[in-house]
Amino acid sequence: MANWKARLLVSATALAACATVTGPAVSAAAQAAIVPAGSAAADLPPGVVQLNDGEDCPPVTLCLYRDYGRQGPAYGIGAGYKVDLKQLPMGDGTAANNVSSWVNHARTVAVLIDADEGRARPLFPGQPLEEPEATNDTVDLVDWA
Ligand SMILES: [Ca+2]
Ligand SMILES: [Ca+2]
Repeated sequence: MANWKARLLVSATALAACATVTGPAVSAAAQAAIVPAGSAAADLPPGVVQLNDGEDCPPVTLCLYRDYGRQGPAYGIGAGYKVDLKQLPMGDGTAANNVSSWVNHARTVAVLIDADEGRARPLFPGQPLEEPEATNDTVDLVDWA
C-alpha cells in the first residue's frame, strides 16, 4: 500500500502552500497590527478600545467622548467591562472627570459613576447622552447593571 506515501506528499505540498501564503512578512505585519510597538494602546485596560477623535461609536460598545457632540478624544468600552476612567489617557489628563458626550451601543444598561459625589446613573441601550451642566466632566467609573 503506497497510500500513506501519497497522503504524506499531499500534506507536505499543502504545508508548502501555506508557508508561501502566510510568509514571515505577513506574520510580522499581523503581529504589528495586534500589538502596536511603543503605543499606549497596549496599556489600556481589558475591553477598552481607543477611537479616533470624533469617531462613530462601533456596535455593541459604550462610547465616551471628551467634548460635546461626540467630538474630541474618545474610547469604546465593551459591554460588561468595568473600567476606571483614570486609566484612559485623554489630552493632558485622563477620561475621569472629562467626558461630556456618551452613547450606549451595547445591549445592556451601562452605569455612569461619579465616585467623588457617590452618584450613579444608568445609560440604557441605544441611549445617547450629552451631559447636563451639573454632571458634565464628573464620571470616574463605568460599570454595568
Ligand atoms: Ca469634557
Ligand atoms: Ca468625578
